[in-house]
Amino acid sequence: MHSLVLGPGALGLLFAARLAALGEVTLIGRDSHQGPFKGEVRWSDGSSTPMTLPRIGPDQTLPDPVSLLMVTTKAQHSLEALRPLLPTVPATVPVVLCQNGMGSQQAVADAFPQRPILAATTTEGANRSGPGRVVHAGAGETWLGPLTDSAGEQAPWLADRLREAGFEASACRNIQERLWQKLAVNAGINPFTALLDVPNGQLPRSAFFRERIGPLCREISAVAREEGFVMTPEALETRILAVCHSTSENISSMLQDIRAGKPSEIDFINGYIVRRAQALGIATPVNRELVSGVMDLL
Ligand code: KPL
Repeated sequence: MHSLVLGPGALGLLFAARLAALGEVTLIGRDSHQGPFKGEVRWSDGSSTPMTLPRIGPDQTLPDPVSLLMVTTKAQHSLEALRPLLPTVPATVPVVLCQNGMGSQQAVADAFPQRPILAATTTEGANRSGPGRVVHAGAGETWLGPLTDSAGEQAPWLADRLREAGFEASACRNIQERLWQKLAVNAGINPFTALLDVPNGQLPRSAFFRERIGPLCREISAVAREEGFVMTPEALETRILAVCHSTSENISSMLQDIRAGKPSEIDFINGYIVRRAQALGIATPVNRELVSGVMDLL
């Protein structure tokens, strides 16, 4: 098995480290001029895995044959990164999109409807602790499911491979529901951490957060319901507070982006909810406030 990992950030390198147990792994990224990737993953049990992996640029010749293309770019980069790359990838290779938020996965599936495109969502925690160094911040679960017709058969096979590689992974028919659940939690945590510049665990102490979380959950729940997903505002708020607690030391991915001066995924998280709400005629003033607040941070 030869896997390609496009977008080797912390999560991409975590996937690469585990997929390397099944065969070869090649990283695709803009830093290919630096030669092979050398680094290590430090696992949550204290052990570490050193890694040396070939790294190529998006315009370089791909290895042949290839069994899997794992895409772990930021949501705003996935389509633009795949457009020039996919014509060089054999048409039967499954493409697994693992991005925060929603909207970017469907954009890729719409652009390449004949290809086996899948979406994945994971609660695995991974952070960069230095150049080439990844810390596995906590074990989680990964779900994947098809976005295009030809991917339907591939999801169970891929979930088996991910389990063999050491992930807690399952295939699901309705990946949209899983994506919505993750979206709702990210929408209730990430923008607040970015605006307040605090780790997840400090949110419940903030008056700004406490005043808005109830109305925000009502907005998200109303949009989810219209989209066919049952999520009561009370259950969502309880889940958000539980994730704040269980990831209390985490610097959310959005706050990490803002601190690094990079564009955030706000447009694919609360921005996606605002766009769906607008199409459905639902008012989402709190989501809008959070989107414009985070946009103004850069
Ligand atoms: O997924 C996350 C993120 O940071 O993007 C949470 C769950 C909020 C953990 O930090």
